[in-house]
Amino acid sequence: MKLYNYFRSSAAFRTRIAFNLKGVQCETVDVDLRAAASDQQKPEYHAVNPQGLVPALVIEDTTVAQSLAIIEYLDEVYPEPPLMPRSPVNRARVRAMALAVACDMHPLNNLRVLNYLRSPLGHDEETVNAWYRHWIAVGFSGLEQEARRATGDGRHMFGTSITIADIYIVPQMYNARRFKCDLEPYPTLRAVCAHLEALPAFAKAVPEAQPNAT
Ligand SMILES: N[C@@H](CCC(=O)N[C@@H](CS)C(=O)NCC(=O)O)C(=O)O
Repeated sequence: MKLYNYFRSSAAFRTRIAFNLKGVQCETVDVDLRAAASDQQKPEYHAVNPQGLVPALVIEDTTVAQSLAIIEYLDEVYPEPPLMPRSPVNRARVRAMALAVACDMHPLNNLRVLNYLRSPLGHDEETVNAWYRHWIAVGFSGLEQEARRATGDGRHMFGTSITIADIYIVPQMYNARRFKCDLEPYPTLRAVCAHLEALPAFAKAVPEAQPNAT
C-alpha cells in the first residue's frame, strides 16, 4: 500500500492516526500542496487521484480517495483495535460525528476554498480568517453538545474507547488552534483532544512529527 500524503493536510493526518492505531506500516509519497509546488494539480497526481486532493491510498492497482473510505477500509482489513462500536445505532452515531467534520466543516475551510476567497474573489487575510473561524465555531458548537451526550469518560468523543469520531476531531482541533479560533466554548472537545493528543498513535501523526515537515 502507498499513501499519498502531505504533512500539513488534516485529512491525511486522520489516515496517519488510523495507520498508527492499527500498527500498520505504509509507504508514503509526498504531495506538496504549497502554492509553489501545487503537486495536487499536476497530471501525474491526477492519474493517481482525479479528485486532486490528499490523501489517496493505492492498494495494488486501485486508488481509494477520501479519508473516511481509507479509514473504514483499514478497519475492515485490520479489525484490531476496532475503530467503530459494535451496535448499528452506535456505529451510525460515531459516523455522524466524523461526518460533521468531514462533510460540514472541513470542506468549507479547505485550502482551495480559502484560496478561492483570496483570488479571484479578492478577500483579504482578515476576512479569510473570519470565514475560517466562523465555520469552526458553527461546527464545534454542535459537536460540543453531541460529545457531551456521547462521551463515556470525558476523554473520547463516544463511549470510553477510540473511534473514528476521535480520529476526526483531533486534526480539526489542531487546525482550529493554528487559525487562532476561540476554543473556550468547547471544554468537552478540548478535554477529549488533550487526552488523545498525548497517545503515541496521535502524537506520531501530527504535522510537525512528519519527516518532510518544514
Ligand atoms: N473529503 C476529503 C478531503 C480531502 C482534502 O480536502 N484534502 C486537502 C488537504 S486537507 C487537499 O488535498 N487540498 C488541496 C487543495 O485544496 O488544493 C477527505 O476526507 O479525504
